[in-house]
Amino acid sequence: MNRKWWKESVVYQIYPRSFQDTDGNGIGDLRGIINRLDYLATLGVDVVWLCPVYRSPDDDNGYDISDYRAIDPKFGTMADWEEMLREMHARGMRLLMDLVVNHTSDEHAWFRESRKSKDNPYRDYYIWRPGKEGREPNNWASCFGGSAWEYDETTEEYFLHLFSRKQPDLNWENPAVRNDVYDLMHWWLKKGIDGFRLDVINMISKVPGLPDAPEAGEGPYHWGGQYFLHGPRLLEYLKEMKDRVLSHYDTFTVGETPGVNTEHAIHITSEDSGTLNMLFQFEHMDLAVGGGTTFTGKWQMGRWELLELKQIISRWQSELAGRGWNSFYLSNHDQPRSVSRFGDDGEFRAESAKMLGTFLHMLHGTPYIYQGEELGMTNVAFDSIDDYRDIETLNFYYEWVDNQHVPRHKIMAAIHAKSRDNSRTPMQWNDETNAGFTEGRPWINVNRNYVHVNVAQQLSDPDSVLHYYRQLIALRREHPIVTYGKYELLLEAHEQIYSFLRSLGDERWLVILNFSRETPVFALPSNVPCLQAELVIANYPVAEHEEITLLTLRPYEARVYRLQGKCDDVEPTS
Ligand code: TEU
Repeated sequence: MNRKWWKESVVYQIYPRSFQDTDGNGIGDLRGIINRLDYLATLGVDVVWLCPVYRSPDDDNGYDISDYRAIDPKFGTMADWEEMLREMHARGMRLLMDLVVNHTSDEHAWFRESRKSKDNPYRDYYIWRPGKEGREPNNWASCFGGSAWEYDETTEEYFLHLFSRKQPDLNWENPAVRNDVYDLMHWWLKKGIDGFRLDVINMISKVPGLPDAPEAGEGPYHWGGQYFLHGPRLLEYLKEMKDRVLSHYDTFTVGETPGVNTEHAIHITSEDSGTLNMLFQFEHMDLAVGGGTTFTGKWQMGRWELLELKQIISRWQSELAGRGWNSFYLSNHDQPRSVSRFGDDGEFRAESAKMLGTFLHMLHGTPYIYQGEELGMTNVAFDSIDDYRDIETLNFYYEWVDNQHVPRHKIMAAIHAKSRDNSRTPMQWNDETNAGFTEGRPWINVNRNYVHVNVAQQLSDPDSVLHYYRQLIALRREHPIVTYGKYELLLEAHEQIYSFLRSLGDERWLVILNFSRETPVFALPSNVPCLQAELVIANYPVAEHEEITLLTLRPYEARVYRLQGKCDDVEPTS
């Protein structure tokens, strides 16, 4: 048990644009965050991950940065930011900034220089190529639809952008780019931040020659992930970043790594030879992808199965055990709301949000809460595309709306299920105008259910999702088993119940989660011999000592027990 503060932390993600507005411009700001720090302290979180607040033209809500060392005026000033950091530290909270260095904005000074001429000193900061037979240099699709290349008339060449055309990819092969990135990391660390969340960090190394992607499906552009996810020089760059920057500070680092597998994750997060503390993996987010027919990628509308979720999570839990470090999240600013996706956002909203919270907090690894998740905030379903703001959603809509074979209601159904704007509607503070988010016109509409799903209501209700999250967070402080206990899956083949053991020394906790609206029977496997079970937490009223060998669970019920008595070593069961 190699204790580290970043392992024992609970992280809270703030999407500043939607958290709390104070100046009435309809966009959340830093003063709003400062005003709400006591709320976060009450919740008990240890670390805040703040999505980008740097200067940005906002093509992708701040993930297109035009000045890494400036706060965008819509969020406030550098003095506000410094006050926010001081106030966080005063409450014992730490701050992670979002480091977006796979790409910059096309309005960044480096790119404005780069596009001027082929011999500009900044030309090689980006990935420029001549066209091929009158077309793009290769057939890669951008993550946001269309080609990953944009033609620039000034020098009659194309530049690569794996995201929007206003997010040109930096050329990490150029040592000057890397030096500049390391400089800006030092700059923020010297200002006192505690670490970074590194945006799409496993995309920074591209396979030389940028080969065409294999053709899959219709259309001219295809997914070239095999040529830019976990590319040939990635580990070298991360090692250099560690040597030149991270190793000089006591930092917390989490890499966002789409398409990562456990083998990559072990290399990157190994405590001896690794470079980052932990990663965000995507396998559980991609569960239903591939199951639908009409659309491609994330917009497919397949069903997800609990057995598959168990397999994915158990694989990550066991393969990284003792070899790397896991992180876990059920939602973030790019994903639908977890209660709508994995629970029931109607009748059992509160119960299923608590059940999912139990899942999040009881796994081995550092948990991430996305703002509003602690209330059980739900997806939103705006009727009109005009109410959506996300570039990925809008690109998807306009790509399909002219297609005669796909009716508009099908496109909107996919957007209602998967759009990133589901998680970007304003934080619901109270039942007043705009949920207490702004006195102006919010940049995106508030979810109408704010009247009954909001912080004020939940603070006054001891049985709320919010209070349940407080208890879950407190458990990690009190019991090292929550952070360090070994994970063992039980009832592997059960289609509704997800159950697992955690164990540390002589201590053993049993987690029982009903992922359905039915009432399945939990049968304690016979090789988990226990004299007595003491309840740790549950989302329904439960007697403190109850016979747990056979339990009929209520919809979305969650229980955690401390198993008393001498238990033999348990083998995973099927
Ligand atoms: O996300 C990267 C990423 O994998 C997402 O683009 C994901 O594929 C998509 O959002 C799923 O809908 C990061 C940021 O989290 C995201 O907000 C940015 O748009 C993106 O990088 C570009 O910086």
